[in-house]
Amino acid sequence: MKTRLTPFIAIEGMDGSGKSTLVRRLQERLSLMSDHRYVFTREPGGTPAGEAIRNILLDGNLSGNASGKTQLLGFFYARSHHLEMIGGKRKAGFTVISDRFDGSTFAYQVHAQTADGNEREELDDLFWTLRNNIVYGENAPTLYLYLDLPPKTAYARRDADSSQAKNHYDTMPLAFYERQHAGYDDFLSEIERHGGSEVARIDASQSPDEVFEDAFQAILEHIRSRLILP
Ligand code: ATM
Repeated sequence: MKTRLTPFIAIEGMDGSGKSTLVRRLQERLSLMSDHRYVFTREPGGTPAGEAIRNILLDGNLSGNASGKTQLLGFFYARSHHLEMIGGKRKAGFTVISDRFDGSTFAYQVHAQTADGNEREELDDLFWTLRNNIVYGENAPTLYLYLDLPPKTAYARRDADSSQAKNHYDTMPLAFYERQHAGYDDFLSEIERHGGSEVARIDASQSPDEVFEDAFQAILEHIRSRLILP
């Protein structure tokens, strides 16, 4: 008998959307639940090779000047490794929750990094070609949980927050955030159109407690719809 794979949840959102706080709180809350097993992971990263690639991709001196295409390929290389780990964990019965996944590549590399329409079209083609080969069927998240925030708010929060380590994406202008937001919208609409993965949009302009409660409920609902929980 073919066993159904466990849930695979990707948490997506712009910098400043409260994603890091949400992931930390989910980790704390889910670790208290005895009925199920969870693995938290992140992108770029999640495997030793992925973490090494993360250091390269987020180091402005090493990657800041790389073309959008080169960066996009770097994220997919790390993702391909990551999916091998994720597949193993899901087969072993774990629910996997990833802090960022391929929606981030679409938002950052395809949309935010370039203001040039022709280059964006090329990157868009490359993105879907790679995605269709690497992230499809059982390799696709069962749920994308998106923390939605107006770009102006994300940008203002970023500037107000000096506690987070800065990388070269953290110094971008407001226009970068606006393109990123449009990228997430396009990506999630496409995912919804083609089915396969569920999408939950959370209003990230709420308080951290409200964001957490909405996200937690959406995740539990999703997990319950796929697993038989007591
Ligand atoms: P976190 O800080 O959320 O871990 O993300 C690291 C950075 O990686 C984030 N930028 N900032 N600031 C977004 C960037 N990133 C991409 O540009 N493309 C991707 O595909 C992924 C997964 C992350």
